[in-house]
Amino acid sequence: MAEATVRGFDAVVVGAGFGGLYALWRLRGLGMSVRVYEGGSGVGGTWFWNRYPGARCDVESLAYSYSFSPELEQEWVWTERYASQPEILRYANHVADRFDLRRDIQLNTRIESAIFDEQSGRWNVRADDGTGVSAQYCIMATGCLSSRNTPDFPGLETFRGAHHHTGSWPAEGVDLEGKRVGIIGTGSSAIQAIPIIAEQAEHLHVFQRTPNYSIPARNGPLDPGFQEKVKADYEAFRQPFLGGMFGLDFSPHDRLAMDATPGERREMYERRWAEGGLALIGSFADLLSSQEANDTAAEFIRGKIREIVDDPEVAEKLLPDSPVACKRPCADTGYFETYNRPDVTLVDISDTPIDEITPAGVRVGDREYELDTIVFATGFDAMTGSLMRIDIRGRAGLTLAEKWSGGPRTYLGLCTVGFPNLFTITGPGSPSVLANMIPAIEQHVDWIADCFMHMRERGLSVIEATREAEDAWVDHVNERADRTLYPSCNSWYVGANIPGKPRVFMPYLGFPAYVERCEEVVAREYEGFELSA
Ligand code: NA7
Repeated sequence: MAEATVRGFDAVVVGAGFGGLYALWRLRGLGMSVRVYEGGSGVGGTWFWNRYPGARCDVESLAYSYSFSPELEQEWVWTERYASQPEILRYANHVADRFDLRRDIQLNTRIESAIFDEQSGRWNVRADDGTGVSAQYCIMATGCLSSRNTPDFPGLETFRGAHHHTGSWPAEGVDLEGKRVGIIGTGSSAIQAIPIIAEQAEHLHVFQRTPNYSIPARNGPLDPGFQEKVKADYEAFRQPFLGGMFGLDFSPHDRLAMDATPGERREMYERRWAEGGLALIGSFADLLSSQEANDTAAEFIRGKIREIVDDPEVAEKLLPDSPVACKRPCADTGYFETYNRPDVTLVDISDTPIDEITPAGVRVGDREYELDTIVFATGFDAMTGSLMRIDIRGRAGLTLAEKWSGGPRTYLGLCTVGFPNLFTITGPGSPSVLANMIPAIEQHVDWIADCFMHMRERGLSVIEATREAEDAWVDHVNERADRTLYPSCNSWYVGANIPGKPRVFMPYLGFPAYVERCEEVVAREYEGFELSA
């Protein structure tokens, strides 16, 4: 990189999703020069890319929103209990305009490398358009579910029809009217998309490797009176969310499932099923830690699936047998009901996987399914994928890929040893995907901004976690997970969906305790970090 052409910034932010947008606003407020790079042609991150039919947030709209601006809170009107992808994308764009963020965001630009220069103590960041900048701080707001996973099925290139991944759905939409559609995967994206695609397609084949639990979302228009009431004291509305284990107001029950009678358990599950949404997993305090307790919730949901699905053989194939919520639980609108349609076929590929994609469709064993369109709802290389795509090099040329070859290692999910002044927003080792993402993002960005202020006031320029702090944190993250049922499942939380990925439970369990820990670290003069000039 020729010295003369390198522009210098105080901070480079990678990604213009909710993390990048807020980081820009906050750091600009500190008088810092910031440049944000975004690979997409618009802001919004996850909500820019995931435009598949039915895409919707399963955290309630009033809670899945920024809290940093009371004016923004008051003026933005949510229309549904759970906001749809187009509405969330409009919100992200509104934020970008309202806070005049666009002038510091370079769209259509992917960062290819970020290399720490030990001499200058700065990060040299290079984009795919060949340009480079340097910055004191490098903030990776690259998202937890941004690196798409398209399984390497032989023959995909020979397929005569169209194929799309839910995570890069064309902005102009896809005409599925009258088409023979196949969807691969039954995770959260598929469970949202399947009922809508079924309405459009001539016939829909669902290729299911593992059945999933799903709870009716009970979405609907948001009562304007309720919204006004929330806005009259938004802070009070947010409080129970901020105090909840997942940053969500699950009204968690402190009672243990096995202390309740079967009748009491049934009543509780029925109530939460009727209320809709993911709060069912907060029905009892031990659902995520006791197999016996979890079995009672699992059996309840399996009973519901049997009730909803008319054909007992199809219902049987749709019954999950792993613990509830061990994989990311789903919220749906008419998912299981969709299997009662004559134009929807469930193809169980648990024993006989997809062998190949043929010019005409999908072959499973000796059966070929002829299709016009294949939808890959096959998920993401979660948490680390979007970081690993970038050539990140820290001290002594150590690459992040080398350092994390056995799984991600961070201190607080914010920093990693050997990579000074590099921060990850909702990185592995932080509550991230097991928290309400927007408050989790705000908490991370606020922590980082406060840290920059602290350093500036003291004439410090370099911050790096210590090895001891990082090792202890990684152990702690694992200990928390090991007390639960989470590590027992082949979920993307443990990287099991990506062949060859090390099996490590990546998020940190326990949002409010985590926030307290971060505050404690600051109160103890950045305990576990080394700060220097
Ligand atoms: P998920 O939850 O990772 O789901 C991906 C689905 O694709 C899941 O059912 C997988 O089955 C299936 N899959 C993945 N690879 C294959 C292959 N090779 N063959 C057949 N089936 C496969 O991704 P989503 O996009 O639905 O959701 C991601 C998150 O976004 C979600 O959790 C929310 O947080 C929002 P498997 O279960 O691995 O057997």
